[in-house]
Amino acid sequence: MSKSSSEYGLLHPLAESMQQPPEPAPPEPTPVEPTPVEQPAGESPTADNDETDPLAETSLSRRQQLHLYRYMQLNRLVEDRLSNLYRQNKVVGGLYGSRGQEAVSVGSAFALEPQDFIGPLIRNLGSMLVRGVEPREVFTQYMARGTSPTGGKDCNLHFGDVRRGMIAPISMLGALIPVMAGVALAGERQGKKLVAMTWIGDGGTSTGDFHEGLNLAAVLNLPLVVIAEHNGYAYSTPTSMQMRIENIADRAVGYGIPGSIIDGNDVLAVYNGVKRAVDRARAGDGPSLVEVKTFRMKGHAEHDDAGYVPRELLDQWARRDPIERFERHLLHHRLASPEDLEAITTTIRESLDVEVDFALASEMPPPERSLEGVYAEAPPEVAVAWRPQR
Ligand SMILES: Cc1ncc(C[n+]2csc(CCOP(=O)(O)OP(=O)(O)O)c2C)c(N)n1
Ligand SMILES: [Mg+2]
Repeated sequence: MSKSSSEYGLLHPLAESMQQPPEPAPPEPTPVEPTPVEQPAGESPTADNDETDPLAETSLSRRQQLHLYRYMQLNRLVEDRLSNLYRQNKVVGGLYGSRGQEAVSVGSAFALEPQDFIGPLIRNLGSMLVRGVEPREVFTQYMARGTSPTGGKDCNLHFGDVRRGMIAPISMLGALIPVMAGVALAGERQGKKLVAMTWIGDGGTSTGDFHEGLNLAAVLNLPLVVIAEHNGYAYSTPTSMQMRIENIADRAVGYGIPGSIIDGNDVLAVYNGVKRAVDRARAGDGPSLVEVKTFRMKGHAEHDDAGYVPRELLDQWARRDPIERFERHLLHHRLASPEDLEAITTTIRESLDVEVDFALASEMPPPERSLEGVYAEAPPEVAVAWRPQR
């Protein structure tokens, strides 16, 4: 038996109030007041250190901030492993990463409560990890092993789990918005104080489903939070070639709902901005559109070398890498020492060695598995008349 995430100290924040982390926490530092900042929302990042590129003010405790750090590192390191596995031809199908966007996935999911629901997309591994998805589920899924959440069917992140409040990603861009509006409506009808959250890329906001879903959520005043990840490109198409507006948040006006703009490479700003939208939804004040400005730091998928993205743009955004910025913040405010951060990263790396080995040692599913779970269970009289050929 290998260890679970919680045993590695990768605690689900939802469980945080109930459990103590297994590893001893580093000693409490001398408290230093966080520097108050304006939240930048521009697309031309220039600053490269914590003095000139500080993160948003936060009410999160040091412990919660270290959890955020863990999840962002876990997000990146799981994807780095997948990237290596892809190059060894071990990944079945495509590999879609979120390098540079980890603060969006982690910071936003961190603003939710246990009863809430997420509808993630391919760039939201971080949100799934925060909801309690284990790295081994991700590795086995991408390698289509029989032990994966879908039993070897489908690949990448196409799995959900209602117990963890997770609707499976839907490939057809925009389609998750009406689905998540439906989840919000169902929650409301059942008298649950739940919030539904989903993510969409800049390209996805130009689909019909985005419009229909958000309009429906608006007129029904549903507790839905839609996070638009403005990451510069939709596959190889720069945003300016598929919409005339500069800010996706402007689209909110058309639905009569609030639209806000957040620095997506600042995990604390993401948490603050999304929490406001979540609180609003939970209070019965309806849906919000939250635009996060960020950048896709790799190609659309592992097979895309992103040769069409200007080098200078990548270099500019690399200086605002969300994980490195957060590290500078933690160190600057003495919330962690370099050794603390190194220890967190090493623990993750060690856990991933075990999880990758588990996935590699797992069998591929038996061929007859492909016949299972495709259709609803047949009534007995039909089941007797037809048996799968072996
Ligand atoms: C309705 C629809 N059209 C086209 C595609 C093919 N497709 C998959 S991802 C993608 C680009 C999406 O770009 P964006 O929405 O900006 O998200 P990002 O990949 O940047 O996160 C496209 C065109 C699709 N899956 N669904
Ligand atoms: Mg995009």
